[in-house]
Amino acid sequence: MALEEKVKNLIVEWDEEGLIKLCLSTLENKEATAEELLKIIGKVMKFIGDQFESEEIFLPDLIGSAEVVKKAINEVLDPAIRASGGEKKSLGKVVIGTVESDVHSIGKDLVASFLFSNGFEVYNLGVEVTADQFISKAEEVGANIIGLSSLLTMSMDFQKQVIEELKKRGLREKYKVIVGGAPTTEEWADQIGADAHADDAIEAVQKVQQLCK
Ligand code: B1M
Repeated sequence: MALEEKVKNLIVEWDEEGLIKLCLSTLENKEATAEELLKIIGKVMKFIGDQFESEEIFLPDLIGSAEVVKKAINEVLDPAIRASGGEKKSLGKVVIGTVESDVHSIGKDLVASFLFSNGFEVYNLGVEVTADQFISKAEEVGANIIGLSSLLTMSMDFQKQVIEELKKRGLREKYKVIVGGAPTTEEWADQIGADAHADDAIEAVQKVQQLCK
């Protein structure tokens, strides 16, 4: 069975232990890198998301799959990426999170892992992050970039709020802001005065690289 098929089956069956074991053995046998495994997981989660939208599966199925993926990323893939990074020089510091009122973490975590594996120092603040939390962390670590993820039409406005808060504090020019998440677009990014928008994790890395030049 192909690796993607195995990953998909384990996520669909909520086999947390199985997915962790598969990721570990795949890395150990050098069948794929942690980054390649993340790409596969991203594809599988898109498939599961589409199944939910077409009502082939229900909310508990979705939550179960999301939890399984979260654990494999946190316990195996992120540590593997960090371990392979060694002492490499940071290309820039990125503070990233999902905005206030929004609990969607998977896409944002993929973006964070991709940025890390491409040489950025990443501070992942989690979900339901307030404007003050984004800005305080950026100030604390001397970030170059603030990354705002939003998966809900209802939470998109909080992306705007972070930019407004940066302006209020006289810090807007200090940070580049990138926004992303399914309901967001280039037009939205322009409208709220963000510096960049990305459709997926790969584009996010390219845009952040450009912003850091
Ligand atoms: Co929710 N949910 N959800 N959900 N959920 C969506 C987003 C939705 C489109 C489903 C639907 O109804 N059709 C819909 C939003 C509609 C809208 O407003 N436009 C929705 C809803 C309504 C809700 C609730 C309100 C449901 C309810 O309770 N009635 C609720 C919200 C709770 C809250 O946030 N306050 C809710 C809850 C949940 C779960 C908890 C069950 C779970 C999240 C679990 C978790 O993340 N830990 C969940 C999930 C899994 C989804 C779907 C099915 C899948 C999201 C996902 O993980 N996709 C989603 C439907 C869908 O997308 N088909 C849906 C896979 C992931 C790899 O892709 O997140 O798009 P994505 O990330 C991509 C890009 O967007 C981009 O790169 C990523 C990787 O390529 N990207 C960035 C993301 N962030 C970026 C940041 C960047 C750059 C790029 O720069 C900073």
